[in-house]
Amino acid sequence: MTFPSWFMFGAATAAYQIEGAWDVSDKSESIWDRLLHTQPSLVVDHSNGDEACYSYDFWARDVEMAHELGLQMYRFSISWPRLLPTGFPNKISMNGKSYYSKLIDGLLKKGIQPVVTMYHWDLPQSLQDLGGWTNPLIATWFADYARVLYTLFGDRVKYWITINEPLTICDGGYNKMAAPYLNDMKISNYLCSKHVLLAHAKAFRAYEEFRKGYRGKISMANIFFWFEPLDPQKDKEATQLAMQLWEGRFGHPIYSKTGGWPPELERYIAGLSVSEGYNQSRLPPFTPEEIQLIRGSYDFYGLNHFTTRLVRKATPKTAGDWPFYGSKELGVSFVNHPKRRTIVIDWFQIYPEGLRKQLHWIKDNYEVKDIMITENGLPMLRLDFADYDRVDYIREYLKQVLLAINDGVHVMGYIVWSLMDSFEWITGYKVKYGLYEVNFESDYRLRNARESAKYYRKVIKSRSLNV
Ligand code: BGP
Repeated sequence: MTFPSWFMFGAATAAYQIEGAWDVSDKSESIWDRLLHTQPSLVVDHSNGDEACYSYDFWARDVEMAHELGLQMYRFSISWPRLLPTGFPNKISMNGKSYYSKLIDGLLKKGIQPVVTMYHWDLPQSLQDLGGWTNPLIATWFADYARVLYTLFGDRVKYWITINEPLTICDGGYNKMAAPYLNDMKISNYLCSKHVLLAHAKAFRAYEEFRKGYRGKISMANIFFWFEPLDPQKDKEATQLAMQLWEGRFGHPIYSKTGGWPPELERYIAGLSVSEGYNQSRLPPFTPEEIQLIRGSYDFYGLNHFTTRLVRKATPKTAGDWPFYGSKELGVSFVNHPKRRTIVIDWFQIYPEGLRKQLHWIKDNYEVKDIMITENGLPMLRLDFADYDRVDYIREYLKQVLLAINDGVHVMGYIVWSLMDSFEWITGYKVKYGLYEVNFESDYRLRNARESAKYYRKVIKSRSLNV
């Protein structure tokens, strides 16, 4: 079995995780800068992204690595506060502009398509001070920022990801798991969800206007763990509802035929809100115009997939929160499958078939034609260089992608998280996802291809897994 000629291979990074240079030139503070400067102990090794891989200076090496691998796509993100220090288009940083411009041109010169994420969590602190994702105006701020990106880079960038993982932004950000590290899983996380969707949709509509002269594709990247019931009968309903809270909350408004919140979820939260004494649902309603604006705002489904979990019905008291923010809301908890291998992080189980099932689920539940796997990868702790587990992981997950393609699911491409070791949000520099090892101890310019990089390179070259 070989990969079809149109299938693209890639690898990903994100600005805060690799760039460093957090206060170089006129870059302003992001919410992650603020959070980790004021509360360093939130990260396992008390580290932060101040220096990270210093890609701000060594971007040419990043391009070289992408080229060595033979990638067709390199997914990276633009730091909003680096490009627009005030958060608004009234000031465009010339250094920010030139940095991303050089990176884009460097990639194109090597025949690599840039896949540009507009927002990978590093909101300008100035916008957080105005309420961040809970302020309804953020949809307009984001669309204004997106227009700047199209104007500056839209002639060269053909793949855009508006927002990376709305679930992490909203449920992580308002459940003290991610910046802005606030605590309100009743109202703010849902307000944020609505505003993220509107921001995405406005940026998409702005692109529809812009791209008349340029071809290009745009979507969001949703984090979607595959969920299965622990007990096929007893836990079936809880699993379906969990899918709607975690994926459907962001998927249904964009990709379904009808748009709006998933009806089961809407009913469930409305009922719960009333029982808690609220006089209206905590899930804020959409107007019919908003539903129309959001529905269909995509060219493909961007999927971040890492693992599969088993869902068990529990009482809100016994429901476990971590890492599945909000599981108390549904009264569910997540358990590991006794026979599947768990690796590094206590909830990370290897189950490649989960990806194929999930690809089918997307095809069956939505109107989506094309799916792009925007992130998939394996965390490792071991400091030694040989990452044979990652080789196996990539091989087995890609095999499921091939099977799904043969089943008739149109998967456009596959992007590994991550091109290189970088700052991980909670686990700092302890957990490594890189195809390339970065030597953080002595010299971050030293970046060496791991076994997984060598393997991935052969796969890309031969377009087959039998290498
Ligand atoms: C995704 C993020 C990435 C990356 C990856 C690994 O959710 O988009 O930025 O961090 O997960 O995650 P973690 O560090 O939580 O293991």
